[in-house]
Amino acid sequence: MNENKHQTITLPAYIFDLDGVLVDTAHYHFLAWNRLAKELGFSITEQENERLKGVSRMKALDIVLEMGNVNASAEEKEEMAARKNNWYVEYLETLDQGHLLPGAHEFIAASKKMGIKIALGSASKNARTILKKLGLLSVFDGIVDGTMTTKAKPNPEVFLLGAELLKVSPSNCVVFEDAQAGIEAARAAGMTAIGIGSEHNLTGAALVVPSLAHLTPEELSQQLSLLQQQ
Ligand code: B16
Ligand code: MG
Repeated sequence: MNENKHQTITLPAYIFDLDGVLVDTAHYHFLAWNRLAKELGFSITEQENERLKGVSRMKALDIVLEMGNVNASAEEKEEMAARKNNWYVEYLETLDQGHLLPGAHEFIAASKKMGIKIALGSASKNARTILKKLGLLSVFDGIVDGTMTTKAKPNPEVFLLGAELLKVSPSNCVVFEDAQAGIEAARAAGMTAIGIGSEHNLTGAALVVPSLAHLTPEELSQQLSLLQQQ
């Protein structure tokens, strides 16, 4: 009898970041932060908005206030963050499947077809609202959002919780991330990090691709096993 007949292949589990990997919500964050900045007497550029990607809402607010040299008390900061979030949620009203990033839908569908478990690992407290708008709320085997974590990326908490929800070991997880803090969080969790974006912004990723349109789950497993052999 062929000894390999009953050999089981361990499939990886995938954990996807949301903003910048599956959907382009960064522009809405920019519009809302810039509206707050203008009310405070300054403005921010799309380039400066890059620094706000992947970090928690309160951390993003601290960066914005630093850009405008504005000091605020803890109470004032809570109010400003809420004001910004109300505008952001208003802008999300227009979000639909057309805002999915290239290849996201296809990559998720291919992963599910192969029986790969998938989770979301996002810093956003609005992640479920966004997934609902994109028609993706029910496709994930586990969802971790900003309401479930206390430590922001690069802390690995968000991804470790994702692995726990999927009931898989961290070493078996592959994380897709567009932010440096997220790549660091994945690595600190003992996971394989795949960068989505540009190589020079995503240090430490096992592989970087411009978007999920440049990869299939099969190609990814081939590339990762080649890297392991090196
Ligand atoms: P919210 P991700 C992150 O989403 C965004 O990239 C980041 O810009 C934002 O500050 C953070 O979510 C918090 O979002 O204000 O909606 O709670 O990339 O982790 O999916
Ligand atoms: Mg992101």
